[in-house]
Amino acid sequence: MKRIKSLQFFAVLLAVLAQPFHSSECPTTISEDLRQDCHPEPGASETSCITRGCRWCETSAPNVPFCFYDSVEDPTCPNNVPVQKRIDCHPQLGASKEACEAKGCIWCSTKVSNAPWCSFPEVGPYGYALSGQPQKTAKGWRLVLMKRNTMMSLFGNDISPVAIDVEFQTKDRLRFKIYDPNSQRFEVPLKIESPSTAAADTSYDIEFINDPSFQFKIIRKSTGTVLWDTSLGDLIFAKQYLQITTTVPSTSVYGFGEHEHPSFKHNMNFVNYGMFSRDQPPTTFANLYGVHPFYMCIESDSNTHGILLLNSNAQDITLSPNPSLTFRTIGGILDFYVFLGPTPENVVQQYTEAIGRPHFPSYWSLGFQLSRYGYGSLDVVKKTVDRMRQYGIPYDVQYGDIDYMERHLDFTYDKENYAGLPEYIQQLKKDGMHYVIILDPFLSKDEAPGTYRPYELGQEMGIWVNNSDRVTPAVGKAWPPGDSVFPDYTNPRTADWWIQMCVEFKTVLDYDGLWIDMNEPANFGTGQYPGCALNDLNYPPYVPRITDSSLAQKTLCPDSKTYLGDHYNTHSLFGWSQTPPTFIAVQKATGKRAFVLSRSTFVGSGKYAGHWLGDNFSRWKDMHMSIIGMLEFNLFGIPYIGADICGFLLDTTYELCLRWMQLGSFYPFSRNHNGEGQTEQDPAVFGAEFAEISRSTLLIRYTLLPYLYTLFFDSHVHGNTVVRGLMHEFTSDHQTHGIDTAFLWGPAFMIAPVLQEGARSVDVYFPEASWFDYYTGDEVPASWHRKYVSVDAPLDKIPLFLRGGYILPTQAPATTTTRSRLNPFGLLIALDERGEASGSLFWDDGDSIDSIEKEVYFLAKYTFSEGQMRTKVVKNGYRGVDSLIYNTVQVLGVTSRPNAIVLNGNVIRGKDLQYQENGKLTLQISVPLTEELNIILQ
Ligand code: MIG
Repeated sequence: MKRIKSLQFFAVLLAVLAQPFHSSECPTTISEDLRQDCHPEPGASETSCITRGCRWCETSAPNVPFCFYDSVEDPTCPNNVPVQKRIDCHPQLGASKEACEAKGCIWCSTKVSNAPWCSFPEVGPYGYALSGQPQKTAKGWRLVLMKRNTMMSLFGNDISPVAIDVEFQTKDRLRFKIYDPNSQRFEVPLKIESPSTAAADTSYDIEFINDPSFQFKIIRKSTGTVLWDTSLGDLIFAKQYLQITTTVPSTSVYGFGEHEHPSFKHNMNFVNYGMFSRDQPPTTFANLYGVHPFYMCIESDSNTHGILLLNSNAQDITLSPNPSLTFRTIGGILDFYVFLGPTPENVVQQYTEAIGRPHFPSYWSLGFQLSRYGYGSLDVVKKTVDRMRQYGIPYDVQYGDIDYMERHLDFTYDKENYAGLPEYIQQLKKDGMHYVIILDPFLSKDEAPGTYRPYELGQEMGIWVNNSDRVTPAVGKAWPPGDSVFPDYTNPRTADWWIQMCVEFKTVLDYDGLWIDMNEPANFGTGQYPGCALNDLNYPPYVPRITDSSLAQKTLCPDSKTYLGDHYNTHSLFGWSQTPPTFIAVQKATGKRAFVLSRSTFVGSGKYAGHWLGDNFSRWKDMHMSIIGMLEFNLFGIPYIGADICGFLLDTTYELCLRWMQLGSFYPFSRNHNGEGQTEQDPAVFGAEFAEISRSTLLIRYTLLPYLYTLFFDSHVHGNTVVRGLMHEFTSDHQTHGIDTAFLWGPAFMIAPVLQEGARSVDVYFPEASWFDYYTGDEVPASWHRKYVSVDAPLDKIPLFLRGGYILPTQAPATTTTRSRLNPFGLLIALDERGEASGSLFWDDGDSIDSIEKEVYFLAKYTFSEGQMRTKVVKNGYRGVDSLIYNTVQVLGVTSRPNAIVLNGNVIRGKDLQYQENGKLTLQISVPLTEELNIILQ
């Protein structure tokens, strides 16, 4: 009998394997009565079905799903769990039937790729049950859970009881914290403020179920949508293994980081991402420099929520097709925050309200920036700067990478190859430019006694990360000669030391900002000397799916000691804890708004720093990936973000670099940076044609900088994203959910770059709105709406579109922001189908520490309706605007030629008023910024 069954199984398997690979192929060997519905919720279509990895075959038979799981399970499996519901019971390497069954789990092969073969049985045996009744607390509920079956353990040392605190923190923010009530475990020291009593009126409900295992659901009150539901799997809370699974209400899931995700909207077919900060060039699926356990999900009716797991331990997340998410972490507690939105922008606003709003960047830092690793000498830097000037390429910031240092020692500069650097920095500043230097977090301990104060002072203060003995400093190998120690920035004394060093060094090199690199922290070996001891911290029973399954590779041993505890817990907080003291140091040293660029980031880093996407490759694919990374960091509250333009590793090519200059001209953080030994790639090195194209694209950026700066103001004050995906603005249009080849600045400006070699056109999707070609002012025909349309993109052009309904402030560009800031302003008014538009302009001196708090700024709001534009000066606190004027106003989408224009009571006619047949109206005016501009079209 058994034999026959397995023969049948093989026959079916063979039949399936003989099928062509394409999963949507019909007919299918799966008979209609065996179809398992893969799209039980409404809205199934061939596309939505195939994107979740299932098969679509229409049939006239009643009650048979068209969309079903494309798999035939081993029919000999007992108690087969449908593939889409499987939760991996053997997440570590080396799964086998024996190992699986030994854990009380079910072994069942499947040909669905990446689906677990070893899965938990039905809910229960591993879970907890409610003990007593939920207790009301000031902020919500407290529950105590007992493990149901103490014999069941995946990785040992399960904890029971565990407690859950539910806090109704605000109307739109719910927290639930699962912890050990009897022993303090590591908690991330991020302060998330909340009122001391429960919010009275909430947009969510929570439901507890104890049948017989404890489960809970979080529900959006207004729609009944279940945002969180743990009934698919058991909670596991052990000493070094914590796991929780939730269903998600749709597959439009975004976020988690830092990774190179192949798409902005996640693939949910059993995809796993590890999170543990690592010095790792972007590689798809690998854990990279920072950690952001935050995701956003668009529900099927377009309401959107976001969820944070505030945990810094090594962890991973599995996205499964049910759809569901499984969180696994090896330490700390399960501390979740739910943000109810309901729009994507609301989610990010609520998220950044909790974790800290993004810092407000200096105006100059929105200019174009140039860097490379290995100029090798000041002469090469000067030559580069000179050719940038020769071509008049807009350019605000020059960088010094580690080759400016003497032998890679922090707080020194190379007095041979970079002789004259201090003077040259002064020269750059006179020309209106800024200079940023890199600092690494490791300090050489092997300089001759009495010659290297940064180390000696640190040693005296006792501020290094220590070995497990808690007293001897951890010694590793990094860039500087000899061996290095690592400042423990979680220690307040380290912050004092660092601030002092940075402030003192400012008198040597007059930098404007600091770039902090290698702060994962990176070390060249696996753990410090002499390697990591064999213990549970260094070799925990479960290692999340991180590169090489190693917690020590390229960094320190997990059992190293920091002020806040084991490096095991604080590893991914290294860069995060370095950032606030660096921010304070730059403020102190420069007396200006701080510029900090950090490679490693964690939840809340955006309050103090921007980020670049690390050591990307000069490849076309990387250019596309940079858009995804940029969109994700906007979700993470770090909107000051960009990738190394033209690519860091590998040599770039003319066309790739040119297209990348065009795209990078619209990164919020726009920097061309190159790796050591790669051919030069600054935009002036490729000759006149390249330089001219780069120049003209950057001039567009500089023209629009007042708009970008105003977006950063909004982001700092209200928490909005700066760059966003089309789905933020057109959430109900499901076609926008997967778009990651185009993006928006704020709500109003679409950038649709060329991402393919040789392409001279781009397929652009136009959601339902009025759109205008940025270059011509031509309105996109309504027949293009909700469609992909091929748009011309010759080599000298990046397609750009303005969205009707918005007013963008502009300014005549120049080659530095220092100069452009003196130029006349303009307004770019793109009307919507009702002939309306609105917008605003924020302006201040561009680099004071607290112009917003002290109200030393200018803020104007513009509205256009019924043929009239009105201005309201909301704040007039910055006297620097007194000498500034508006000199142009452009209106797009004007349906007929006006007879005359009345500007603040005066009639304009003649050459100051130009009307084009495409509905573009251009006015040349001269009105002080402080005057409330009022324009009537007659
Ligand atoms: O091991 O400072 O990501 O931007 O140029 C390389 C040299 C160290 C890595 C950074 C890169 C920087 C480089 N750094």
